[in-house]
Amino acid sequence: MTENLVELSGNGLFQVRVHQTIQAAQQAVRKVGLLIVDFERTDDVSLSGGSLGVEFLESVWLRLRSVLRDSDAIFRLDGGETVVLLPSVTGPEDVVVVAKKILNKLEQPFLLDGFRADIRPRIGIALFPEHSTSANSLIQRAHTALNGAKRTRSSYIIYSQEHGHNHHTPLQMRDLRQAIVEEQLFLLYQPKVSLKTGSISGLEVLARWRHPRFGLIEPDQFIPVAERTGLIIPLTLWVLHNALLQCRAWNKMGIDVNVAVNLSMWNLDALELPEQIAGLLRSVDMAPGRLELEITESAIMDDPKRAMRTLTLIRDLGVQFTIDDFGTGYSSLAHLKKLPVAGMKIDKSFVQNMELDRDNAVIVRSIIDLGHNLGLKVVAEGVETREAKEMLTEFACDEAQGYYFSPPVSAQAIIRFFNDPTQRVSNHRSRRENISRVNSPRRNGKIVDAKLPLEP
Ligand code: G
Ligand code: G
Ligand code: MN
Repeated sequence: MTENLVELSGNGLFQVRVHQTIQAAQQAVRKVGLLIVDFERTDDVSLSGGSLGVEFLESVWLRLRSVLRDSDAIFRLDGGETVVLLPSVTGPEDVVVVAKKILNKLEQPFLLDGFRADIRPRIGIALFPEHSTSANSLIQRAHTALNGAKRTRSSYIIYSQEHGHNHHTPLQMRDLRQAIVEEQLFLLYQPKVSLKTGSISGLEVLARWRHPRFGLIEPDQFIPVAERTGLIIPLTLWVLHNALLQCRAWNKMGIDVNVAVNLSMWNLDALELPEQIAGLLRSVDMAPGRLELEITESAIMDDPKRAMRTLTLIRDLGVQFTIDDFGTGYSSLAHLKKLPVAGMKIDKSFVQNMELDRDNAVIVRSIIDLGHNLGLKVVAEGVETREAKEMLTEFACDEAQGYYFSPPVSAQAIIRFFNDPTQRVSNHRSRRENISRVNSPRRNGKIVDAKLPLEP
């Protein structure tokens, strides 16, 4: 688990960049191409690690730069793959032209340490908006295409449906049980920041799945599978247990934080959930006040009586509840008032562009006032810009969460966050990779002023 966490913390920033590029393309009605490049070596010398690996990756970088435009970005993922992001293409034909140029360059022999190395590049391609409109799944689809290229020994493959869901999903159902048993799941943490003090007020726990064959799978893809197959119960218990262990470890290091775990609607069906949570808190020896649970508005409203019963039992343990994605469901205000919840999170769809969209700003302000009138703490999620943060502060919103402050990051990144004010939100180090630095001077867990990595 630890290894994955280290890897992912660097990829978080990459994800942010893909997200921003997609947003810019959306506004300018452009398309985006994402190419993931990986290598197979026909002899048995390792490409990664040591100076040979570094030397090799540097020459790959130089060759890529020689065929790309300045506006194209190159990233190196922590898994060793190289990614090319084309922010403005007209369609798949464009991307194929670039892929062929890249292949042509990379197929020329490499001289490593004076030896000629036989290396086969393979490329997986996905396009926005054809293959996905979200950064996470676009990256995943390019990975899927790359795996297809490796499997079929093709030099490049463009993502298509048949690589994805059709024979992906049944496998996932079978594999998910295995994943829980074999701990292929791991956790990332996204800070929630107090708008009054600038300190980290909590960490939302977000599950990821490192599939042995398909690579990284996002919760949007596996949580629904878990819900359909009943695996959501053991999965949630796994997440709770590991989040509590991590929180206790941080606390022991003097890092004073709470964790917030997402519950699914199906978790509320399990009559034994309160007792299981009590058991976990005892076994990990954690104060219940350290745990927060997020539950969506629609999960509660699906059966408010049942939700009330389960929530009350868990609340009586000393655990706090927050309503997640508020504004997307149809809450009965009468029920809302009676629920044993301490806070609400405004859905990111209202927050993301609130500085541009007056209606959304009005909705956000109204939800904040509603929450405060009900005596709730209000958190805004999806805060991506300084302007949004400033508006939220003016509206007296209590806390904020979003890419402006930090994407979800590894447990180690959280420690650096608290311990080392010179560390940045993400641990991407290479300037050559065309990522401008995340400028976020932090002191003792305070995110003073984080700035998103913008166009180079
Ligand atoms: O981290 P990401 O944006 O990909 O999360 C997508 C969705 O998956 C979010 O709505 C989040 O609440 C949900 N999610 C992430 N981790 C978990 C988890 O451990 N349990 C449940 N039930 N949902 C999760
Ligand atoms: O539904 P839920 O609130 O649990 O979803 C949380 C998820 O939202 C996180 O896991 C993260 O991947 C995603 N997220 C967090 N911050 C931002 C942001 O600023 N913008 C966008 N688009 N997504 C975000
Ligand atoms: Mn959530």
